[in-house]
Amino acid sequence: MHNKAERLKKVTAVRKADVAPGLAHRVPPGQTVTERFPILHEGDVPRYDPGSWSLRVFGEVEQERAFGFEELLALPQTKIVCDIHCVTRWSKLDTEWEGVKFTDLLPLLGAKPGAKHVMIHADEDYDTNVPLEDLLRDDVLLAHRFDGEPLTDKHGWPLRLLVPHLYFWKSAKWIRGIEFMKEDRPGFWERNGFHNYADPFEEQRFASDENMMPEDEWIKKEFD
Ligand SMILES: Nc1nc2c(c(=O)[nH]1)N[C@H]1C(S)=C(S)[C@@H](COP(=O)(O)O)O[C@H]1N2
Ligand SMILES: [Mo]
Repeated sequence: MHNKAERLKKVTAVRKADVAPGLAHRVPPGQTVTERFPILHEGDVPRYDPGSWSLRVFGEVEQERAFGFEELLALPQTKIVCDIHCVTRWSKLDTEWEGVKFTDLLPLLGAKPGAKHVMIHADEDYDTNVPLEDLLRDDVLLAHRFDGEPLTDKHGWPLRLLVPHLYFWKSAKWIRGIEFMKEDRPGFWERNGFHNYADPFEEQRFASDENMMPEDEWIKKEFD
């Protein structure tokens, strides 16, 4: 008995076929479940002075504006538990986040009626596009806490987007800007061969079916 518990604790990644039957429907095709938290990004981890960090809102809005971190903390805060799915084939179930729900922020942003798409701008030189409609879901957050603690630098402190129903590259870390757009425009990975929408349950990994994702590339990366 104890041995089995110990063994299970050591397991860091299980294939969908080995996931408990009650959970299997939550694991998209081609994914492996991990209990650890991989760290993936392009470039260096940015460091901020929270006093001077700001989130700029621009594009199809009545008036451009910027939010300081304290202003965001003064808004209603929401906790969610969700599953996350990275295109490099890891999924992590029941992750706990806290932050400002996008729909709680939206009324303050003055988006024009013609705004249908959003470009999320992030450091360092990262951006990703999401249809506005997708940001209106109940579990889309601008998150600043994970698992009951402030986000760590490597996971996006002070603020990251969280869009659980799309591959995790849409959940930009270190966000600095929200740009409303009339027309869609591809972001960083979307310009580089990845799918424009990125639904993990449809395996929308790539813009073209000719691309391939190696099975276990993510295991070689850094973890918490
Ligand atoms: N600013 C920024 N955000 C980013 C990325 C990045 O390179 N830069 N990578 C994305 C990708 S591909 C993934 S899988 C997740 C990883 O988040 P994590 O390191 O917290 O697991 O961040 C996403 N957000
Ligand atoms: Mo990713």
